[in-house]
Amino acid sequence: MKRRDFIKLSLTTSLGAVAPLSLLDTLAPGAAHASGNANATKTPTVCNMCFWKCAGFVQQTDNTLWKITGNDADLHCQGRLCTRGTGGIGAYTDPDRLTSPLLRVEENGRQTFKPVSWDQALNFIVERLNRIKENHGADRIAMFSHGDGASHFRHLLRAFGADSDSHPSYAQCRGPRDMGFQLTFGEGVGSPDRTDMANARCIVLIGSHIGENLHNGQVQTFTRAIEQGATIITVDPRFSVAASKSRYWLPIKPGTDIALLLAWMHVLIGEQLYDRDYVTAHTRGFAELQQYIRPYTPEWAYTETGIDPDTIRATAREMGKAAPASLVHPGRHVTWYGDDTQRSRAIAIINALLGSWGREGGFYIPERVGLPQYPTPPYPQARSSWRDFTHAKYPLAHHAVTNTLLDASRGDDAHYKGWFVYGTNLPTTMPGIREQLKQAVDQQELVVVIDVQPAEITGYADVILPECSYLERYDSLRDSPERQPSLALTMPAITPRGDSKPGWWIAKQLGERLGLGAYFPWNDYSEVLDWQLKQVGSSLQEMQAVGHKAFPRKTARYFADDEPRIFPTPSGKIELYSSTLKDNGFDPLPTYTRPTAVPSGFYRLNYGRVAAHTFGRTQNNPLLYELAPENVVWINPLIATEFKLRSGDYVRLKNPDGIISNRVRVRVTERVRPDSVYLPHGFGHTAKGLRLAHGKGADDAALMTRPAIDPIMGGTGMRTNVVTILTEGV
Ligand code: MGD
Ligand code: SF4
Repeated sequence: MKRRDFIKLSLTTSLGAVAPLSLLDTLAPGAAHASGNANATKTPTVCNMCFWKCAGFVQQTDNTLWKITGNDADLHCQGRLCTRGTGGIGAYTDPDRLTSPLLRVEENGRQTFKPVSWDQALNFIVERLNRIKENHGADRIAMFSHGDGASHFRHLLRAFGADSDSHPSYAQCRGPRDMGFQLTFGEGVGSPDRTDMANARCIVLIGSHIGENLHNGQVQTFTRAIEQGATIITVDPRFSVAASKSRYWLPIKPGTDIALLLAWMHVLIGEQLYDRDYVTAHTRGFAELQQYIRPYTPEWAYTETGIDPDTIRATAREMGKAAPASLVHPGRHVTWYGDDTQRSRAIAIINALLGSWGREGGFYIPERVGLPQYPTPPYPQARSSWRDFTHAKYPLAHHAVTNTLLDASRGDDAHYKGWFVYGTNLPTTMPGIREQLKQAVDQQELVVVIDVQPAEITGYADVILPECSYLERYDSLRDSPERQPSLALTMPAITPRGDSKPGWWIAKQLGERLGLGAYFPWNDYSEVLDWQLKQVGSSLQEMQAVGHKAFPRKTARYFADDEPRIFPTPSGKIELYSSTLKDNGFDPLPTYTRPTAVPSGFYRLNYGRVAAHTFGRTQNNPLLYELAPENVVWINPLIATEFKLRSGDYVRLKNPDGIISNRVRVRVTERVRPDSVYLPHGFGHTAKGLRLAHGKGADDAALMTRPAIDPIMGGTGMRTNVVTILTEGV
């Protein structure tokens, strides 16, 4: 019998659209532009509704949250918040929130969650952690996390002797992009992405659906580029919002982007459109690249991509004409087909040919304030770490690959014996692992989930700890690498609901009970913030008044043209040809692999975001739910005719492994190709405690039972999955 039954949290235990075509419609003006309320008090915040981290103010009247507005001084938002940012008030008001610690207990032969006091919950965790330490070692605790709030628990576990934190934002999102750019330039793209779009004269988007994928400052700089007449080239099998703003839309056959990128290199080099001075001064491996791309003509690429050769040439010329103020956007969620590092390498190489890395209108050099860490004792050396498992399979990976820690948590000889899960809903975030997830948690002697709502992952926990929302807590200062260094403050605007607590408080309580009080030598986290701010000439008092503070740059924003540069690669040059890849048994130049054919009667499952929601975390927010309660599946009219479907009809989607989705509404549109369907991600929740979101729309991740793994860094390629359409019994 399984040790742990999956528990669907019900209310009793948990208590205690379509994107608009105008890009800026989704951004609300900030305080300076909005109709004012003289009685409103303003408390600084950093929006936590996604990870772009816009600075803003929470406005209140009569101790009631009124609205959240952007901070005019902040470059992440320039005074405007997106729909989700203004909808942040729903994160506080959501009646389904977790408001009390919950402990798994057995009652009448059935497992359930029981509300307990913080003392009971924390003592239970401490007792299990000490038992794991004694029987196996302190290093046997793995952590899965998403978001800055995890830093308090990472600190706790490092102090305890465990060094195994992993984020789905690596292997399920940005990892291949960062790996591709690291291998080429010696540095990743970072967040916010270091693209200088406001000054670009040509922007190429490869499956980057800016506008539906809403990263505020990026939407604004993209819009500015359009207003200033930049040439926009969007490569997407779907007519996205960004495609509707573009001079060129290339409706590429899914999975063939590397072929297009190789053909673009062929034209850029063949027609001498590349930046010769930059390439000669800064790159290594040009001769090998020139030789390599010879066969990849636009005519060859046409047969793979379906993009006609004249369009391939015309778009390459547009890029070359605008260089170096010409960039191919690196994208963000890039785990698509399992060859994603190679695709990201191809994108990086084109940017090198255009001379856009480190140049105005291309990629700026980011800088951060670099706050010092609050002094605490050094961490003990962990006996094992994530590296032992990730590097055994993916020696080049810069971060832990979630799947490798999951695998090291399964089987009779499972290495990990305890889990901390912070802010990540693993069943909907790591496609294709639901069975492994059950096997892994069955091997754990302790599963702690720290969350704000009764999401699917909470059903796997032994203990659920309710964190209060970002509107109710101090958190680490925002200190992102960016165009202009700046800091931004998150502080409590209102008292936490119920018995929910800030992450720093939970970590400190656990630390003290574990005898690790020396790592938490302060009473309140505000003392840490004040100390850090004073090291850089500010103070908590100042930040409480302004919320955001910019600092002068210490280095130039762009490369000086006549200055020799050493890039942080093994050769000190931009590596068009990668010896690191070669030495590790991978292709040193990007190789194109034809995607596997879609079986007859099936369609490629394409997915993306809707402007009103972030991943799977906001569907139960009452304000955002009102805007987009469910997703719709986009189907081409040719297919709709075949299935006798009209917009608004319901269908179910079924994958080759027999997984059938919830019923989902159809949108018949020529904006999607006939070989694929498109389903926005994050819907179809199965957690009963999410009373609004439960059962609404279809879950794309559940249908992704056949992901392709990137052999270079372990990324989960999700677009290899296919579905068929069921019209009976819906
Ligand atoms: P979310 O699904 O947005 O993030 O996926 P995740 O890392 O799972 O939310 C995870 C959990 O965070 C939710 O349970 C929410 O309740 C909780 N949460 C919200 N706020 C807080 C808080 O303040 N404190 C705490 N403790 N918890 C909080 C994102 C990941 O998914 C990423 S980055 C990408 S890019 C991938 N995208 C993607 C996709 O597009 N399609 C598919 N099928 N899968 C994907 N997986 C990846
Ligand atoms: Fe918040 Fe929107 Fe900014 Fe994300 S882009 S941090 S959701 S305002």
